[in-house]
Amino acid sequence: MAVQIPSRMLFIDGEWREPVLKKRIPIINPATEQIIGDIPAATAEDVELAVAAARRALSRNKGKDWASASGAVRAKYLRAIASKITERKSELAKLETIDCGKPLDEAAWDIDDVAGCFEYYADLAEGLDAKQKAPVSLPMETFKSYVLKEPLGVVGLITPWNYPLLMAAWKVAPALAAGCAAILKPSELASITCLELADVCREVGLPPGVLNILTGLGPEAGAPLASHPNVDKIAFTGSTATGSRIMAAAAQMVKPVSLELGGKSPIIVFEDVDLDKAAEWTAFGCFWTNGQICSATSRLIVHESIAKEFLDRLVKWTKNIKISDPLEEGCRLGPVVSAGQYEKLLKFISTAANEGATILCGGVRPEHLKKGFFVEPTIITDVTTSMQIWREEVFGPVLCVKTFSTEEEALELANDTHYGLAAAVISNDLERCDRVSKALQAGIVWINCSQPCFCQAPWGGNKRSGFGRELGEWGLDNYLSVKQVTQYVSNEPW
Ligand code: TXE
Repeated sequence: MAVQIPSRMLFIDGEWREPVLKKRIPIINPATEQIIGDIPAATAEDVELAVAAARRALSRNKGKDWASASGAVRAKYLRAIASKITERKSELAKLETIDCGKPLDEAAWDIDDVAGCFEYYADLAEGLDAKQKAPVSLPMETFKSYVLKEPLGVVGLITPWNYPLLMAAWKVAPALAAGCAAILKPSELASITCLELADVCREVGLPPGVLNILTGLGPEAGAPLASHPNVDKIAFTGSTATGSRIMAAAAQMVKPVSLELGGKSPIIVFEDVDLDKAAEWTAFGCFWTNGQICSATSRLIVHESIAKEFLDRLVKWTKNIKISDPLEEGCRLGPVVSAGQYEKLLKFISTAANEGATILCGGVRPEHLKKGFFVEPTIITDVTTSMQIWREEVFGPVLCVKTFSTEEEALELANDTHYGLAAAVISNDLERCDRVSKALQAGIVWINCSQPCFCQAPWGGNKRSGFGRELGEWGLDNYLSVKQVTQYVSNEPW
C-alpha cells in the first residue's frame, strides 16, 4: 500500500516557511526501519518568528482579532478543521501508521477522535459567549461583581509521538476555542500528521498566526518555546524528566504550565470476576497501542486465589494478538516507535530477568518479523516491589504481575508509586469498586474496564504524573484566565 508523504516546511503566520537554519530530520518507518522522508527542524530563530506571528494574531485588527472574536466565530473555524480532517481520514490514518507504527484501524479511530475533539471544543467555544459576565454573589449590596473569562494569550503546546495528531488536537482545539494563539511543537519521532494539520488550517483559511506548527528536536525547538518570555503558557505531554525541565524553564517567568506526564498504572483484579472478561481488559489495558500509552495499566495486581487460572487465560489471550506490519489488515500490534524505544524495552526486560523475575511470555522479537522495532507482548511474574520493572515506566507492551490477599494489600501495592495518572479495578462487587476508586491515588479510575477515553471527561494525573486536566470543560479552562470586575453601585459615599 503506497503512501505518499508530502514534503512540508514549518507553518508560521499562515504560510509554509523554510527553517531559518535549513535543517531537516529524517522520518523512519518503525515497521521497516527505512527512511521514508524528512521533516523540517526548527530552532530558536524559528520559535522567535512563530511567537511574533502568534502575538500579531492577537493584536492585529483590534476588535476583530482571534482573541476578541466571538466564540461562535472561532467555532466556525474549528468545525471546518474537523470536517477537513474527516474528509482526509484514510490518508491521515495511513500517514500516522507509517510514522509511529500503530495498527491502521487504531490510527483511523484516532483520526475520528481528532475530528470529534475539534467539534466538541467548537460547541464549548459557542457556549463561552453565554458564560461571560457571570455574576458573583457578594455580601454587600453596594457592590456588584462579575467574571470575565479571557484567553491566556500565546500558548506553547509540546506533544509526544504515541498519539501524534490526537495529542495535538487535545491541546490545539481548546486553546483555539478559548481565543489563544498557539505554537505547536510535535515530537520529532512522529510529526507528519501535525504538518498535515497545518495544511488543513491553511485550506480552511484560519487567520494567519493563530496556529503555528514547528517540527524539530526537543532541546532545539521545544526548549526555546518553553523559556520564551512572550509565551504565556506551556501545555506539555511527555516524559516526567522533560516535564520537569519545562516546568523549571517556565518557573523563571512564573509562566503557568499544565503537565501530562508518565505513569505506572495499576489494574486490580479481585477474585469474583469473570476470568475471560477480566483477562481481555487486562491485555487491552496494557497492550493497546503497544503499551505506549501514558495511562497503560502495566502493573497487574491479582487476587492470589485466582492468579494461576487468570494468568493461564491472560497468556492465551496475549499469544493470540496478531503482530504484523501495522498497515496489514487485522494487525493488533505493530512495532514500537523507534530504535531507541526498542532497545530501552529489551533492556527493561533483561534487567527484570537478571533481577530474578520470570518472563512468562513474550520478551523477544517475533520470529516471523526480521525487520522493524517489534517486541512480543510480555508478561512478567515473580516481581518484587523494588524491581525497576515494577517501579519505572516502560512505555511498551510489558505487564508485570503481583498477587494480593486482602483489599488493603491491593491498595497498598497500587498506591506505592511516584506516579498517579490512572488505575483500574475489576470486580463484580460494585460497592467494593466505589470504595477502592476513592482510595486509589490517581487522576483517572476505571471500573470493570481499562483505557476508555472521552472528550467530555477530565484527563490528567497526580503526583509525578503531572497536574492540570485536559479534555472536557477543564481542558478549556487550561487556556482561560478569570478576571473579576467589581463595580461600586451605591449613590452613597463609601
Ligand atoms: O519523551 P519526551 P521521548 C515517556 C516514555 C518514553 C520516554 C521518552 O516513557 O519512553 O518518555 O520519550 C519534547 N524542552 N513518554 O524522549 O522527551 C520532544 O521533542 C522542551 C511518555 O519522546 O518527553 C517531544 O515533542 N521540549 C509520554 C516532547 O517533548 C522538549 C509520551 C516529548 O518528548 C525537550 C511520550 C525540552 N528540553 C513519552 N526535550 C506520555 N506521558 O504520554 C524534549 N522535548
